[in-house]
Amino acid sequence: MSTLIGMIPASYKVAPSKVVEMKPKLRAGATRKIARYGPFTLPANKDTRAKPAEGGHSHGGGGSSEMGSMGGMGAAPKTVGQPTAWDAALQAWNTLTAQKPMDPNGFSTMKMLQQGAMCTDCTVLAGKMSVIFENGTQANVGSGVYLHHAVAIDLSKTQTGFVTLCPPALVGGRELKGSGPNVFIGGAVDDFTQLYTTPDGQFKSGYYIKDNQFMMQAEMINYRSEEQQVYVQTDLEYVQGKIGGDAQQGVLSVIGCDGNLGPWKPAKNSTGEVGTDGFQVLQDGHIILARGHMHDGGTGVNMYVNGKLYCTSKAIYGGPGGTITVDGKTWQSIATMTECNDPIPVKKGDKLKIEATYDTKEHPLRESHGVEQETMGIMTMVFSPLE
Ligand SMILES: [Cu+2]
Repeated sequence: MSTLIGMIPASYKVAPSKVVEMKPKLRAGATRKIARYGPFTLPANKDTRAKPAEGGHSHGGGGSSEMGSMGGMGAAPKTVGQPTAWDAALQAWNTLTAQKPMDPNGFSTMKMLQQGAMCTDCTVLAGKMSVIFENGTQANVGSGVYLHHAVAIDLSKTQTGFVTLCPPALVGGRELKGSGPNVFIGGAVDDFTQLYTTPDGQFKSGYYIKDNQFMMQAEMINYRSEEQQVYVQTDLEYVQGKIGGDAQQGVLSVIGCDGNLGPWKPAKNSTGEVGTDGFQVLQDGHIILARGHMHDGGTGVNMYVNGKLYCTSKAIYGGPGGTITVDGKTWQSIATMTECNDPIPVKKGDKLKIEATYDTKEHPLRESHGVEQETMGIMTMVFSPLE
């Protein structure tokens, strides 16, 4: 991956267009830094009406990308049924480099953040990524902007990984771990702040940044019939130096043990659950939070530790930021997912189970380009090792 990242042209480097400092929310003496990047122009949506399905319509074909010149990775040999590891890797790469939006009407962008964008030799207590308008208000479904996802990936740090895929899988003699790329902070339509401590700021942990080398990738869908100009904003609260356990994120999916965090599509007008058991904890420490991520159709993500329910993260739909009327049809999207914030001690060898529940009768799948889109069922956890 690092050699591929090295091929990215310098023109993809970006510095914040504005930086402000605010009063800290979690801990006295901390610094809170808000930076915005952009503007980015989301093309007008000329495509809100349902169309008959096109033969062989490829996912992402109608989207726009700023990365047209790099040349995408070729298509994998066609397989039937479940996506292969190659398909998953290919999709991840194309998504990451913003060459192929995941949504048919998606606008996708990828930038390398200039050094100094986040903070250096610092411990991050919380971070948030969001999409805003020029005047600082949040761009959300209520204003016609569906934030598919935005992520900041730390390129200077390799995650040790605190949980394995199940059962421990060996590739070339090395154990495959279930933590994926080192996503540091992120944002999506299900609005959240990524905490690396407890909500009262008291748990002694945080995400330590030594060097300061990040890339950002975001995808948005404009549901308005006119262009909209938006900015991507990062909001960090941090303290200088290395303080407490070096917390890391880990993400596990309900659809299996092979590290595929991708989307899936439940049937129309159906309810049910999908789950995977047997993920194994690799280190002693605490899981200090768990929060599900789903798309429309999902109702919640559950997490069990050694068979005991630890967290139910519920999908909350609608509200002013999560409701829009498109072509006379009112649509309520997931506005937020509830979060579990009680630190739970875990030991090497403990087993985790992740389970998603869905109800596409109550919450139909989101439509774009006249086609029903997928849902997801993943759990983001933050782990703090024993010091
Ligand atoms: Cu998703």
